[in-house]
Amino acid sequence: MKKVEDIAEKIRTMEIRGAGRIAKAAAGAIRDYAAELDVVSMEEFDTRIRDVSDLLISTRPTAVSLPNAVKLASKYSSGNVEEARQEIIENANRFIERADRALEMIGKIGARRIQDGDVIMTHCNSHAALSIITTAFEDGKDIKVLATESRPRRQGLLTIRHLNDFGVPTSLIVDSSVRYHMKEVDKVVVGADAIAANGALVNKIGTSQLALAAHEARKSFMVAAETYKFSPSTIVGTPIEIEERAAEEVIDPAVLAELPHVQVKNPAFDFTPSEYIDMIVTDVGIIPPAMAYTVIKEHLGWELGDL
Ligand code: RI2
Repeated sequence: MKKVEDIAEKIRTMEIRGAGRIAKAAAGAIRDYAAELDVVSMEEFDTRIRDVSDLLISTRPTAVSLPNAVKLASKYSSGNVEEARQEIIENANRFIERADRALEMIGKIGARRIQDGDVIMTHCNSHAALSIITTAFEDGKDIKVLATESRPRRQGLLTIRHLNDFGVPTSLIVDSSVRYHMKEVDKVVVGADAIAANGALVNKIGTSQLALAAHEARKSFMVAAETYKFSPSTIVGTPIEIEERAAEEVIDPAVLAELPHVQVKNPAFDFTPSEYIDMIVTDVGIIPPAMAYTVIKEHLGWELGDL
């Protein structure tokens, strides 16, 4: 249990972050827990697996990749402890392999939509979006990137480091300058924490500003999202919860303590309506947002909706 608690804490504090990485870490944690679980009765096995699943899912509320990964990894049909354990190990490994392959496929498919000379704006730090950008660059396309700082956690600094390591010419910009810079941009490429059944995107706070500015300037807005980032429960009406993070991410608590009339609002994500999204690049191909429902039905299955 200690190892799962450590992983859960790392996800909560964002030492492990990024919707895809969170999902893989959770699947790996359940696999390792199941592998070492020392119980004789099936009832106890069921309870313990349910408890660790709930613990991992509770760490961050928005990225749907997390519950999807946990549910896919912790699935078993056998009533025998040894067989159920084996099923979990195989399911978790399958999920992790699927996630790695998905990133590669998204890179290959998305890179075809990037043209020589393109200036690409990206937001936060998305491994899926970066897979498209670096694949296009490695294919020999002459591209430049504008990367937002992404306050308050400044994940943009991870993005510029990653792009720098590949040698991609990159400019760091502040979040409030996205509309100012949009005239230089050809395409916006962002990742996803969740995609609802109606094709709406949930991603790092500020994403909808990029989408709005791109729409106004008639620039293409691409979302890079693995199929496991689509949300089955939105089909049955469960809204995606937007994580509200601590005030201390935004302001020094000592300063805030001196301001009794001030509070901090710090939502970590926002919604981008489907009409601002030109395409979603998934591991099973490029889709319009209106096809989100089909992706959920064909690639995730209803049982994940937990009705
Ligand atoms: P990949 C991140 O969330 C960002 O919002 C990013 O766009 C999204 O996850 C997807 O990331 P956070 O964990 O899975 O930084 O594409 O809050 O890496």
